[in-house]
Amino acid sequence: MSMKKFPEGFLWGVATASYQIEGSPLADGAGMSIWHTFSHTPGNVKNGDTGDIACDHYNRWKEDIEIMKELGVKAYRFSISWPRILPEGTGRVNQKGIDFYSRIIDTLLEQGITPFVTIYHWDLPFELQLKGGWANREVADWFAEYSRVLFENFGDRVKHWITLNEPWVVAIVGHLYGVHAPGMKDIYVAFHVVHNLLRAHAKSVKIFREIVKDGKIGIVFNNGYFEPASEKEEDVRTAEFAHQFTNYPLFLNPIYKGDYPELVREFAREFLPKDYKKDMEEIQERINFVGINYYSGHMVKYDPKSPGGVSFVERDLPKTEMGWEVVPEGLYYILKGVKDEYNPEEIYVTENGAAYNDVVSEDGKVHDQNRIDYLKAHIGQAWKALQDGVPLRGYFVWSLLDNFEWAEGYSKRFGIVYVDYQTQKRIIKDSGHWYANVIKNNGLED
Ligand code: IFM
Repeated sequence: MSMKKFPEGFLWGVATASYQIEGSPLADGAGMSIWHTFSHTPGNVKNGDTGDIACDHYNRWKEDIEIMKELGVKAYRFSISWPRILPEGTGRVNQKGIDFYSRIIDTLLEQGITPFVTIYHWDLPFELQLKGGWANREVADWFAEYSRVLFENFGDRVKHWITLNEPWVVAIVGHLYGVHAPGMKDIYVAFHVVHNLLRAHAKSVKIFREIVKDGKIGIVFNNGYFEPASEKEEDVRTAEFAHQFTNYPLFLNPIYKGDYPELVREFAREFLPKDYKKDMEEIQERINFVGINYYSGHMVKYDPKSPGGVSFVERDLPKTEMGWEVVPEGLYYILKGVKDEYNPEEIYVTENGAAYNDVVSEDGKVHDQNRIDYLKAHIGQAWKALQDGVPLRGYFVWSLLDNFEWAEGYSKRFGIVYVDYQTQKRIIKDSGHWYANVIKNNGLED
């Protein structure tokens, strides 16, 4: 039997995010986040679900780390809730919030699991939203202050940091589509938010360099693999626009090349801050790695009546429970593209995974062969990218646990561990056992 072997020291991980798993959002002096207020607003989240209980990880984190240990994972990517640390967003530090994450970090290290901390995975303090949130230019300083508190408290033990998770989703899904918190629909605000996210990211990196001398810092992007519906110039250009606007180029072009990508500049010139260029030097702060989240591919064609001229063409491909087309080779092209276009020092797949309609069988197990197939195909593409010289250092499954899938609530299960939301019982799915084997073998069996 042949093996797709990964390099020694390859970091096999699992990923989660604070609001999606923790529950107890207001415990121990935490302030409200925009996801607390958004999910408590009737009509925003499917079935009226909120993160009030979620996976009760706030109380069960020890058990969850034991599960990671059992799976043999080498790294755990999780996020810190800003309003647990700074209930008002700036100023007063909540020691109980620091203590909560400090215990998790210590326990991970005791178990030999490398912590990857995401500083912001969408739970902005509500107090800051009242001041305009990500649309206010001052947010870059607020984020820098919050980052400093984290580096000072955890930088001695955490050596891998991620400033932002999926800034495109923050800006566009939160401020243009209105589907995520804070639920706005304004294209001017959305592009001001894009720009402020980049400024905030860069300020955080700068402070990191002062405080955590021996650590690495990066940023994580959502990506879809866009293919044109035909070879017509207008369709090819539409696919390229969708790529530049939705994927890593929107942020990596400013970070590595000092301006937004060409087709974004053409489209969004009016929506961006008039004097945005004056910030570009500051935005080019050096990062250590790029994190790639990848789930799906899309076929697109030009349609002047669609927003941005982009119309999606549904294909007869297998789909996950999210309705997302399964296109494993897209992961290869995205990884290769990042390397060829920006040549970062290191790349991680920081999220990859699938939602399926899991059921607990009579034998008490969850037989999710569809998720195994999905993961296997995608890990195979990550391996292929490595063979082609992509500096891929690790791969994180989204997600360790079934959890709160934002506007979809608990209706979508992404975990390799099943969560019974009535009892909070965890069951390692077949995919979890399969992934444990991949980690043990440091590779895929063909
Ligand atoms: O659950 C999300 C995660 O928070 C960010 N990336 C995509 C996942 C699946 O939608």
